[in-house]
Amino acid sequence: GADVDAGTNVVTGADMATGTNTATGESTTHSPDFAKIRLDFPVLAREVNGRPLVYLDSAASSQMPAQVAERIDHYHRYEHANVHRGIHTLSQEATDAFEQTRDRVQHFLGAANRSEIIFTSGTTDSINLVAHSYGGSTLRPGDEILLTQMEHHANIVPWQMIAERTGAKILVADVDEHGNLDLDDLRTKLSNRTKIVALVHVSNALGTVNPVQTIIRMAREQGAIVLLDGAQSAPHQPVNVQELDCDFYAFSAHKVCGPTGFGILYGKKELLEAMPPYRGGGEMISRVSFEGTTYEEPPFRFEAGTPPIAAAIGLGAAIEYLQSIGMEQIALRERELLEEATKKLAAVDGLRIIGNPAERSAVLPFVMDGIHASDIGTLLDKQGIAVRTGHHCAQPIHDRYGLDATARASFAFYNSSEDIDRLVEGLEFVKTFF
Ligand code: C6P
Repeated sequence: GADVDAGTNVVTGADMATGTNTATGESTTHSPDFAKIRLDFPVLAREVNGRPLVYLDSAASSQMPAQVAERIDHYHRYEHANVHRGIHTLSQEATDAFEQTRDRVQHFLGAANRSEIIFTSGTTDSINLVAHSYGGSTLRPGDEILLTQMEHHANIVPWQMIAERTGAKILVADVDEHGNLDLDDLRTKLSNRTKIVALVHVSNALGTVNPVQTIIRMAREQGAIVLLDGAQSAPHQPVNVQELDCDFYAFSAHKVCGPTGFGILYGKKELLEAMPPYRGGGEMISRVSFEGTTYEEPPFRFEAGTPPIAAAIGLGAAIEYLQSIGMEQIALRERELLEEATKKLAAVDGLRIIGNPAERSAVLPFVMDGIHASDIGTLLDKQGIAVRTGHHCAQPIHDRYGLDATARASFAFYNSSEDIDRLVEGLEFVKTFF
């Protein structure tokens, strides 16, 4: 039988390799044993279509280590109760575990206050919350929202909806042929009419790491607030929202080795306190009567209804897991993988990597002469190799390059050199069909 107390501590392969102190979450300086860490991910040991799985789609969703899956399972089996409501022990335990995730996320993002961490259903939900609550209550006709050409649809469509409702206007900063943001163009589009700058920290379609600190400074000079879409940065590099000085930062649990259906919105306290609720219901109120209702303070003002408790606890375990390896170490490992993959893919005849940005995260979009991206994806899958193909929910940047689709290999710290070799081998096999 399971030890009922055992579910609260996450011990990783990284702990064994590095002597990580799980109590503090700080990793030691020598390099973790990534071959051992890979063994934490049961799915990576399975076969797909008769071949060992090569998973190169972590930008869509990262895999989950056994430690996180077991933590979620333990909650379901032994700890389940509703949160923030019951006087009984089980409910209090569930509430403690649930709220511990808020502390972990605060630490993970370097936020000043735990009340600045709002639980949402994911990056998409977080951006909608800001667009509708902050945008809906502050934007006036003629105000401007500045986006970029490399945004994910999740950071375009909510702004289009709110612009239509408020009479605000959307401006779009250009991206150059290498996949870098055109900062001169961005500067000319920033003015004292700009109220919100919403941009991606790391592009899911190109891998570009944007110089967000510079952009935040530029936006501040015009009095605009800045939302960072962190869906692709939180999983791959250390993030400190106070150092960045962003106003909002959003990410998804399922891209940081956690479960689906859960995510985070960080928001500066003074902004959140002035924002109206986005959804109404239980949990978010102070007092309800038919004469009028008053609302809770943040974060609860924005968390109506019973939350996905298991998913929240799962994110807490995922963050503990990542911190036991160390985000710096993860970034270094992924940089090695990116360099190796870039070199090896560039040597494949007839293959073109899209973009060559100044700084790139471990995302490699590519096309091949005479072969449609979807055929690349299908034929790789036949060999047990998972990549994503299509427009990756970022159609405007594909339009910018005159492409309807790319194949995208995206890496995480649990990938290996063998995965890269299998990809190259797989692509050579794909070519034999054309
Ligand atoms: N990108 C990809 O394959 P959600 O779906 O809410 O968890 O995340 C949306 C999202 C927002 N911004 C960026 C930069 C993203 O990459 C994503 C999700 C996945 O690239 C699925 S489309």
